[in-house]
Amino acid sequence: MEKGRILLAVTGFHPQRWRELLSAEREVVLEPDGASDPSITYAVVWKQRPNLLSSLPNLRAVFSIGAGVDHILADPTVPDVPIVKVVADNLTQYMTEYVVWRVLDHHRQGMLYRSQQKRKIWHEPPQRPADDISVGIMGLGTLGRAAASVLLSLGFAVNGWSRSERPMKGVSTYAGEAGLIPFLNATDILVVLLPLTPRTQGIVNYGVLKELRKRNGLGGSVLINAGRGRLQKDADIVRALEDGTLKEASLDVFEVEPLPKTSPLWSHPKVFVTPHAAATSDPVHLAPIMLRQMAAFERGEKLENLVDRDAGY
Ligand code: NDP
Ligand code: OXD
Repeated sequence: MEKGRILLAVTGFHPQRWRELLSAEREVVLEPDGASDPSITYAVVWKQRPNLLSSLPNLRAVFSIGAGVDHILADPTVPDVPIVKVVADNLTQYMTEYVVWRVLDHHRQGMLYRSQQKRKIWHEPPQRPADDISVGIMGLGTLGRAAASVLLSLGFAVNGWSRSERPMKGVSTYAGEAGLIPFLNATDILVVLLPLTPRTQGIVNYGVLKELRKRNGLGGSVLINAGRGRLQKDADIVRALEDGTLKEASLDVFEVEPLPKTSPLWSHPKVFVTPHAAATSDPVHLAPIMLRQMAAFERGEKLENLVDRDAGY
């Protein structure tokens, strides 16, 4: 197979570093150039514009610069070529850090202490051991499993929920629709690491949050979402925080991004906001992995980390 050219179309990312690194081995065409170009065989994308990929007559594979691929599949005209998602130690490490940071902050009452410090209050609330707390990971895939293993090593009880059965040593696992309510009923801190698909859209709603376990040393249940914003209903989270269904939340993703200035989540005293920054796609780590995959593909080897189009992730 001939050495293919790359179309780089990364809306919302600075393309220069990606271009530089991918150019080390291949010719790279930067969007808006390249549409309909028959010499392009690969597309490296983030939120590509609709109909762009279907305009490329010799496209052989699409590489997402993120672990999530909803931004690609949002365009129904994407041609039937393999789509590769990011699986990389560096990205996994970033996400593990984010999840562990947020779990520990809620567990060790970071919000209370920050508020006390502002008011110069010297007060020590009761401390609870980690094994009193069940962290439930919704989406026990690459990122969920890595976070689960560090949380286990810190002594937390860990639950996991996935589409199919995914046994993991030390983790109480639940699967499919039938497993959802039992999973939630056994969970104090809900960590959402699901992909956005037609089946998961809006899944983090008031009814689901209501099912979380309340009897715990935290004094309420907690939501951490680092998956996708459209998995959740922002208004339901505000409602759940207001009526005590939720004690606190850490949100990295939102229904609309950037989070509109008018959103009550920005200034809510029980919410910790980060700007979709839990795990950044770093081209220094990810571009070489893509180039290696392209070279292997041209030698006739199989592409890895392929998206299942029917499942949507
Ligand atoms: P994986 O594909 O490895 O894992 C996805 C997990 O979700 C799997 O366990 C899968 O089940 C489960 N799942 C999917 N659909 C359902 C469903 N309908 N019901 C129950 N479980 C379901 O993905 P990653 O771990 O690599 O990434 C997860 C998501 O994290 C990405 O899709 C992306 O949206 C988000 N992300 C966010 C970032 C950020 O900075 N905020 C950075 C990187 C990723 P099964 O195991 O049975 O397939
Ligand atoms: C991703 C992301 O999907 O950064 O990797 O959101």
